[in-house]
Amino acid sequence: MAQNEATKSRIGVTGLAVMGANLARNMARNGFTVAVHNRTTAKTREFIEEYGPEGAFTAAESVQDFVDALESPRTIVVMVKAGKPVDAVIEELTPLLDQGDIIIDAGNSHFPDTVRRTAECEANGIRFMGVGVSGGEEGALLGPSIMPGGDTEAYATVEEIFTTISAKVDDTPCCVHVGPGGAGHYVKMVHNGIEYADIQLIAEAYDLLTNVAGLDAPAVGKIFEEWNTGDLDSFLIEITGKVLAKTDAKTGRPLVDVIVDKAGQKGTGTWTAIDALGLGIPLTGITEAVFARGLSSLKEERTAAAAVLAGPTPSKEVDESLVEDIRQALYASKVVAYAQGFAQMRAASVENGWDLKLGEMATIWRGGCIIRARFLNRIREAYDQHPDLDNLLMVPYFTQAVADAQDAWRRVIVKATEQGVPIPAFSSSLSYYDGYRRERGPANLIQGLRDFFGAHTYQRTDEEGAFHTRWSQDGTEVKS
Ligand code: NBP
Repeated sequence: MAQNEATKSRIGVTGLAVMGANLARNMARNGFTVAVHNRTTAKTREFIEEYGPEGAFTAAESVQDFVDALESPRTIVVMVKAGKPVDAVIEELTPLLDQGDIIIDAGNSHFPDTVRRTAECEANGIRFMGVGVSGGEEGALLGPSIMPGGDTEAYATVEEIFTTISAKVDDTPCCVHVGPGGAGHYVKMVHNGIEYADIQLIAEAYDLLTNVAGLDAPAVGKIFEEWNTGDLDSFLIEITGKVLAKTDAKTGRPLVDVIVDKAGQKGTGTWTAIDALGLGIPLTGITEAVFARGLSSLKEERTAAAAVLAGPTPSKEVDESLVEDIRQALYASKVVAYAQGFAQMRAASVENGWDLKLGEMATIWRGGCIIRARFLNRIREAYDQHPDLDNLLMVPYFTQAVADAQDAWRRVIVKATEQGVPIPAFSSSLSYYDGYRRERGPANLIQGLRDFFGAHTYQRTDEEGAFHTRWSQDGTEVKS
């Protein structure tokens, strides 16, 4: 169907599953004209039947009609399953597009794929953007947090649409151009990694409150509800209260007590951890969260091991005096997890020349996304005051917060360890903290061992240079 320019749509969305459909509706509800398309045409028809009256949509059944329905330069949001489908869509669109048209991948793509696609599209004269979108289906409809990466001029053409449809906090849109190339999807990846750490820390607090402090799920739910009024105020703490308060209609028991203790994952936490390993950045909170999900999924092995492996059985004696300690341990561990995630983004920014503004990342995560939290205001302030900050723990507000919490944090870890309750994220966060605040650690011995078995050399505290001891010969030291 040919269209004249006046009736063409400002933007197109292809991929009308839950995320694409809701993003398209959000744009149309905000007054933008939107062309919609989906590989399976029945879904496009269903979309128009259900949501057509919400705004100015043009439905396209073929890719050619879709492309023809768009104003020039064409701006196309691709919201299909991450991985090969994104390449398939780009391949299909490319021969139909003109120089300067823009393809925006708004799904959860791995950032190296975004870097590759950017180069491939550029070679064909097409501008490509990799855009992180967080907030799930509700966020996509009502206002997500948006992390656009890619060409600055391309972003300028969609900035009005993205900032309009994004969540707002204190009238500030939760959307800012993150950086070139894969920067947007990188930041979204770290966001998801931090979400893993946040969720794991909440699960450990729940475990401690239940199995060590002896409280039942509704009581723990009330505690989370109360915690949500203080420093921990966040979407995840809020929904934890709601999930714990839910009664199962079938059994009359708390719903959490009848849910299987196995957690799935889609892989973004793993990507974040692997990337941190490559950068050499300690990322214990997120990585332990990924490992904990792996351990949770070994349900059959754990059931067999429970009958064989020795260890203390948690007391489950009601001890409400522990509750405040657990809150403080949770807060301090969360500070560490964010400090690590932000240190990782800083290192990646330097490595890739992205010039990420970390305060802006905290700003756009304050609303719309899963890790939205009051606490992010503090992170934003920290980077506003110290844009080149090495580590969030070094900002007076966080230095003090962790100093205030550390006695409680240590008590909780001792208690959990004595009672055999695993707290990988709580305890690895404390170990990171203790390691980071220590001027001299034990790596001197590691250097010595590496020199012994592999002649890897070592540095001395009292002289510049690399040294090797002839361990298996006369034991003398040589400077190399
Ligand atoms: P899905 O990830 O379930 O993908 C389904 C869509 O991909 C359908 O429109 C499907 O078309 C299309 N598609 C597939 Br599968 N293969 C295709 C191909 N070869 N060519 C063209 N289209 C193809 O949808 P979603 O849950 O809406 O998520 C979309 C993106 O947003 C993903 O990257 C996801 O990770 C990300 N994301 C999701 C959430 C969330 O809460 N769900 C949150 C944030 C980000 P069909 O109808 O013809 O099969």
